[in-house]
Amino acid sequence: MRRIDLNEAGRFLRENDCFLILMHGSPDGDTLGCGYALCGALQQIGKKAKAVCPDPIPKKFDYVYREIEQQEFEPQTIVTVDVADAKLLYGMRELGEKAALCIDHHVSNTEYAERLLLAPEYAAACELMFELLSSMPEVKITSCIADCLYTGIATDSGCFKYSNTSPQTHVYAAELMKLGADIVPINYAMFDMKSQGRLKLEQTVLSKIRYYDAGKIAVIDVTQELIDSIEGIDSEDVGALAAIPRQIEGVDIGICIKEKKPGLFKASLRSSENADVAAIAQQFGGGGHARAAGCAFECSLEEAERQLVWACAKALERS
Ligand SMILES: [Mn+2]
Repeated sequence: MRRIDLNEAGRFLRENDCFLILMHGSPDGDTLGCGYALCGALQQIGKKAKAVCPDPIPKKFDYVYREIEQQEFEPQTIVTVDVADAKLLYGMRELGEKAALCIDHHVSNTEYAERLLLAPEYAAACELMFELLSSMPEVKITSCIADCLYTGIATDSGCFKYSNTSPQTHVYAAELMKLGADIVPINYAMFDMKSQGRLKLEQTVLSKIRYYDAGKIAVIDVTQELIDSIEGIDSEDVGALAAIPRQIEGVDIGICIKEKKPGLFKASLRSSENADVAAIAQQFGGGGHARAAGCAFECSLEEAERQLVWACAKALERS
């Protein structure tokens, strides 16, 4: 692995052809925005390029590839975008390990690619991709490429709300607006729009919310039976449930317990600064970050909930 700068990355793109761009599994706006912005830019300068992802691309992202031309060719140059570790490519892991270039912003990048363009202080890989494409005078940032890059920046910064958001994040978003990024429909699709299935899921799950410890702990659960009974929901819809209990005023620890299969449950914990949920999850063999962590239970739902709530109440008592 060799760390390279923008100049060298630009030269690399110019000097090579037949690009296979790999985006990580369970794709998000950043990997998709980065991948399709790069693919569009390479095609624009006369290169053969295609972007692929090991998972289907959720429908709400369909505008990111609207200008991409389907090209048939034998790939020669593998580039990964927003992929911290080749294993995040799932079934395409072996291709990822042959990557000639990785463009990423994760501190945890495992340096699996031959060349690495890394900006660990950036909120989104799309910030770095914007710099790279802007550094190539032959590339014109079209409104479609601007949409792609804005999507990655907006989603990875939580719509400019997460602590990774820097002045640069806002400046790049503003420049992308000037280049034609259509922020209203993008922000609606990314942050406000919910499918009817997702709303049904939230409605059912929230109707059974439990509060403990004078409202400082809130618990929801989701069973496999419920997930199977609602049409048109995906794993992202289920994953998004975890954030809801902590949004309630007064709740310090929000817990979402999800049934993986009969007798096996996964709990997601979210907390305010009054509790370290990584430490709580560790007590049950899990882990994570201080504000977001997870652990698994092999018992009944009631037993998992009882043990977790007890551990959370004890942690809050100490804080
Ligand atoms: Mn990212």
